[in-house]
Amino acid sequence: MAGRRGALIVLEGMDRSGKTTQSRRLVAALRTAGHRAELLRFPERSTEIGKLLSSYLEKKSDMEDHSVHLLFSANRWERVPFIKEKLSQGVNLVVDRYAFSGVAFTSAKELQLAEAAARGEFGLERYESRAFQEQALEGFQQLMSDTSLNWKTVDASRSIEDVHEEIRVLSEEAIACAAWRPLGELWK
Ligand code: NYM
Ligand code: MG
Repeated sequence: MAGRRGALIVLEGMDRSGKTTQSRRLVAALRTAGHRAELLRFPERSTEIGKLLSSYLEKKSDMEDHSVHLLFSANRWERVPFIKEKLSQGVNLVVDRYAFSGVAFTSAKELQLAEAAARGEFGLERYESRAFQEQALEGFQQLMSDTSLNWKTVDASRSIEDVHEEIRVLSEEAIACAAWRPLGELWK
């Protein structure tokens, strides 16, 4: 169909829930089905801002909390012109985390129990502790109460194949519906 825009398909969830695996498989499956599809991830660690974020996450550098939040945001905004261009060309975008992670992880940080901070969690990236992830999950649940965004919840505890199949079917539906909603509504 001429002029039909692409769908913006965002996978959000806790660390290690399988988003990276699933987003790769989804792009491959959509292409096999004849759709144009591309993969994006946030943070995108390869840009100048992304390198700062990567070093921060790996605990190789420290940064003030508000500053790091704004860098995560800037790391997404620097890709927005590209995202808009692709969607308007009819390319479906599968995005491994977006601004919802920005809200959920920063607010988890603000609410984090002192106990979790004291535990240290050696060798892991920042935020990769049980208490922190539980706080972030609460943040995601609050964000999902915004019904204008068409959230679908997928149980990630099943096999890669079962999770993939559910996400693939949901994505086909999203692609079929994308044309109904003008692109301009996505970034206000
Ligand atoms: N994260 C990700 C944030 O704290 N804020 C953000 O805006 C975004 C997009 O970075 N623990 C956190 C969530 C993850 C980490 O991990 C990125 P990964 O494995 O690259 O998705
Ligand atoms: Mg991770």
